[in-house]
Amino acid sequence: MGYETILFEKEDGVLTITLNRPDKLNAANDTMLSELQDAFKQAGRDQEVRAVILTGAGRGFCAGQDLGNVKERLDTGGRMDYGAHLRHTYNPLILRIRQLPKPVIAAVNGVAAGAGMSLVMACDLRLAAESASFLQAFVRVGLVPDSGSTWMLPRLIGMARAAEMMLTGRRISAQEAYEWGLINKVVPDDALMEDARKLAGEFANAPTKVIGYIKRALDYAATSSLEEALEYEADMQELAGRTNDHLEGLRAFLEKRPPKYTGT
Ligand code: LHQ
Repeated sequence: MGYETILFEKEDGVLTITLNRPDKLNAANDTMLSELQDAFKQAGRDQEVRAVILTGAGRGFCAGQDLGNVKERLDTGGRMDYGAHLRHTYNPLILRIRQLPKPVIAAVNGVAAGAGMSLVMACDLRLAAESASFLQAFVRVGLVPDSGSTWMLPRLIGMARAAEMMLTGRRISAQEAYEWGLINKVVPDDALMEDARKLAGEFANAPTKVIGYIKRALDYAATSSLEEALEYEADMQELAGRTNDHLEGLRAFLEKRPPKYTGT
């Protein structure tokens, strides 16, 4: 895959996407944003991919929007239309990750700031290295949280803490993020990728189609009434009940053997 700003590696059903501008803490420029959209599109199309890991090269995960990029445009008099930029780049990317019918694991190797933190939250599960950290950097540069942060962060850590992070821009450690429920696990730095690959490997043998339905049901329930969620669960269960993997799960249980899921 001829990407400039990300690495794209597929092995044993697991696609690893690595943000790769380490000298800028993997800050996102236009090329990276369009390459990420493309990579997640490929992940959706490729039947062999049954789990995705998103991580960063070097000492950062992602420092958010490349501010050098923004400044260049200011210097040349071409003021950037932030609304249009978000609508064309980050917003579709965040939706693509949420709507990918496969599990996405963030392996947060270092600092995740601004829209970089939004990217982490768009993933389904989050592992972080001990030395990783998180900040809603937006306010520090006079901006509003974006790329889904206002929607995702209060749902993960509650309003009080979300407001604190957003209004102060304070950087929190991986341990604090874990205690607040922002991430699923903190691991020693040198064990991060091994842990992420192990988890992704388990997902590569899981009932992938059903995992896609679970993602849909969770996101639907986040903005619906109980009645609507019950209805949606019934719809998703109807679909899950028709998968090969459900049948295999039932057979394996009754035959007292481990299931062999194909993701179909
Ligand atoms: C960077 C960046 C960066 C460029 C570090 N850009 N170079 C959406 C739509 C439209 C408009 C705007 O925004 C958005 C969404 C957003 O994401 S807004 C928020 C943008 N991000 C930030 O404000 C974070 C800026 N970075 C930082 O505050 C710090 O770098 C953090 C706290 C992330 C890390 O601090 P340190 O560990 O002390 O590293 P550092 O500051 O020394 O950075 C290392 C290098 O990376 C440095 O370059 P240099 O050439 O001096 O070594 C930085 O300039 C560069 N870098 N973030 N976003």
